Amino acid sequence: MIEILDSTLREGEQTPYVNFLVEEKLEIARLLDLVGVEMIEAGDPSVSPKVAEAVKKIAELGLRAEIVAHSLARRENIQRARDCGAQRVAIFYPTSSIHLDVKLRKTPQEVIDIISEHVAYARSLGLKVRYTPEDASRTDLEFLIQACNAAIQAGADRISFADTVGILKPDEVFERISTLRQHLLPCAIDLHLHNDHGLALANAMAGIRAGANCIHTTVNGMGERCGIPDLAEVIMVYHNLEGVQKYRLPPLMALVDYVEKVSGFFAAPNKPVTGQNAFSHKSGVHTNGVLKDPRTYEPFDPALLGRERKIVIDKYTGKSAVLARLAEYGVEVRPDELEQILIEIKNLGDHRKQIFDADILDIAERVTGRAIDIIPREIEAMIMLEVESHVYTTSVVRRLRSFRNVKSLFEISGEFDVSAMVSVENVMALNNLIEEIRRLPGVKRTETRLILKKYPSNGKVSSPSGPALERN
Ligand code: HCA
Ligand code: CU
Repeated sequence: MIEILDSTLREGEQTPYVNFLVEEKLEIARLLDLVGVEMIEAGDPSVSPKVAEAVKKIAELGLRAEIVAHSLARRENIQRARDCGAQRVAIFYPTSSIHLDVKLRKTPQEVIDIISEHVAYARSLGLKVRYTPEDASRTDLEFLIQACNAAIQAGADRISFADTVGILKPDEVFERISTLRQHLLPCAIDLHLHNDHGLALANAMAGIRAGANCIHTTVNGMGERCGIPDLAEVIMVYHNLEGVQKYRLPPLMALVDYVEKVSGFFAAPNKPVTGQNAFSHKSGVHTNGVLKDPRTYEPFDPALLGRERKIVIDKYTGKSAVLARLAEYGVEVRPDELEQILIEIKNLGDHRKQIFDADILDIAERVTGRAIDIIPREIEAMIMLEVESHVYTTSVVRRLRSFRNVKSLFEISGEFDVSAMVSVENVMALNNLIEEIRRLPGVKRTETRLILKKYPSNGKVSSPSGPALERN
């Protein structure tokens, strides 16, 4: 069995240019609690007054998750953690020689004394204590054991093994955690593993197999540099591959969407589990298989996450995908017509980055000679925004970039400040999107124009963000 500590609000906020408002942190904490993570690392109250306020308000929410405050080994900082009402303080102090010799200039004995003193102090304030040997992965193993046992003796019941610079491999994590398990006094072991070599999740799994208890995560794997394991990936790996089904999957996407929106930090489309493309199929061979039985090319049912599979239609498409897409619109075609429609789709696809349903319906209409009076589900629109005069336009743009439906953005001159090209499934989705954009801090008003028809500017291939309807 595993436990999860999510640190989106602490490690995640250490992502360059990511800063949450207090209200946003409360909402993230609520969503994390719905998912069911065991611990929420809510922040280091000594970073700033607002971070302290957020930790305090999260502690007051009365969530099921244990609320953890992060802290340097300093008495006044630990006191602040207590004053915020956190149930646990996570005290970090490095143990590797590079940190001790270069950064702190401390002898091993001084380190042991500092750790013991501050853990004991936190305990005396009534806090549960986790001790993190920062840079544990580059620490002499014997000294690491000594430092951790000093912390446990002083009252810590958790040790967080930190691969602070992400340099370990799974077999090394396995060995280290096995050794710690043998030599540490009774305690829970957390794994805080940075992803600098893309091994964080594999390392976490190895650590758990070796006897560690808890994995630290963030939404979208945010954090310093390349971050730490992604919450949704950890949950799905354990759910699908290790039979651990104690976390609630449905709120995960809402959490990811919300964090993307308020952080302006959005995942690559090919990110596992929550990425835009995770359940999209493109080549004729793949889509043909998926349409017969999705298990042919899907590792698990997207419905587990409340997601839908998507068939992408372009030059790689095969007949079955086109037939299925037309059928969705209630359009029936004969085999010879289908043949011709496919040829035309491939021709168009050779000159375009993206093909819309409008194009497919257009081609079908032309090839069959029958009028198809259907509005495609995807519609394109241009939303123009006026930004409040005291607000940086770029801050609004940054937030807009996190909306999945926003395809391109322009800062413009004149009456409006920003123009956003959006592509949505239907008018209702467009209305919702406009509402959301209007609610963004700093947005004064919006005006929306539906795109009726698009032309390439010079007959050349259109840009990825502005695929054109090449009619006539
Ligand atoms: C840091 C500290 C830390 C602490 C991890 C933990 C790390 O260097 O910013 O307390 O579990 O990576 O060592 O995030
Ligand atoms: Cu870290």
